[in-house]
Amino acid sequence: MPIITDARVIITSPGRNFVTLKITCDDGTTGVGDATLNGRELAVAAYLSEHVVPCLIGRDAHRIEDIWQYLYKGAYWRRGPVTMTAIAGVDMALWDIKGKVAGLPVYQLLGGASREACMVYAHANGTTIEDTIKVALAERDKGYKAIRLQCGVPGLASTYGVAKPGQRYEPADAALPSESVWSTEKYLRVVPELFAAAREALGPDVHLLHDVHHRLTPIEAGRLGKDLEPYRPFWIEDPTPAEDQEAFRLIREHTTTPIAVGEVFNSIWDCKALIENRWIDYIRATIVHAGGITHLRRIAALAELYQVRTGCHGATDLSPVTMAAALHFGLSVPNFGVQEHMPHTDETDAVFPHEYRFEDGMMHPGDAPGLGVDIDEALAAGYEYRRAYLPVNRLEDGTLWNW
Ligand code: CS2
Ligand code: MG
Repeated sequence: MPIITDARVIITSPGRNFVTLKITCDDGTTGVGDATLNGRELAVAAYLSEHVVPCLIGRDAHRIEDIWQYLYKGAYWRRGPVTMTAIAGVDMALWDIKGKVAGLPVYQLLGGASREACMVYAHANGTTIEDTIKVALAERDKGYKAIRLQCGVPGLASTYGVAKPGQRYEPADAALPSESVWSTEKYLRVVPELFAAAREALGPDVHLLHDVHHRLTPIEAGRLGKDLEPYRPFWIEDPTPAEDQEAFRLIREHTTTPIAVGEVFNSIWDCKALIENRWIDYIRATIVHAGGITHLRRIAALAELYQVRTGCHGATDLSPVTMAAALHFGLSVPNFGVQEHMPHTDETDAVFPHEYRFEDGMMHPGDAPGLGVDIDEALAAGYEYRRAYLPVNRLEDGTLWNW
């Protein structure tokens, strides 16, 4: 059995910050896990190096479940994004090691493939509806069958999901939180226009998604869902802050537009009511923020009972290690829905060499033993950490709002 002899936290910033845990065993086998929490990276790095790593040395790396329980129950202070992201980093690295020792890709250890490949969705954004549609047409021409649409809001200087002109979208862009201004009224006017134009341009077959990003009240979300029904969205995401799971009962009473939620969730307890009441259609909890493959399997198994499908978060602040793990998970889980795919930059891909590949709107993790991804430590060392915050959002009267 492979005994853990070393575990190192590697912080690197090839265009944006990533935290990676690399575990080494006595037989030389290594495994990597993503432990990146956008805007709070050093909190997780310290949690790992100060409080988790000392407990890992000398343990049997094959005992994934026991180590998971030890880190979850042994912490006493359970759950929360920092704790569960740290546990996720350990969990991913241990699955990577188990696959390498077995000589099998991780999806084979999870029950094998339940499909040929995973459908992924692209991002299309622009300051105007026309610009957004242009990008959406280009993404469709690359082969994507599902496309997320985000456009500027007339009367607002900026909004979530829309890149600065000529740049890739990267929200964690300032050494102190930048502030944006929000108007629900202006937003609710433009989204139906965006979807009408998108359906006109892209036709009926392309799946169209939209991220509301926590900004509406439940009844406003019901109204948006109803307004979009003629355009048959694949989903609207994070329509209202989901700490209040009960709020989704109200949204459901007003619209049949499918709902996705959960990228900010870190445990099954965050979504138990949403799933058991069928208040959502897709669960977006991810491997890196919801305790790793071991815990996300439990969430997906609960969701399967209630015909809720997975729709895992996959923005560029989740490293290629999470992308690889998500594709192994997505290939095997029976109730897979869709996987978000925001391609990383070339410099990030160079730091994290990987096997996964995109083809015709689908992705596959590859068949290398383990997760099929690694970190080039020499390259990683060349990118120094820079503190970066996610923005904050205020209403036009200055009230602090949901970003
Ligand atoms: C977004 C993310 O991808 C998504 O659905 O919600 O861009 C999110 O804003 C970032 O991951 C936050 O770090
Ligand atoms: Mg989102």
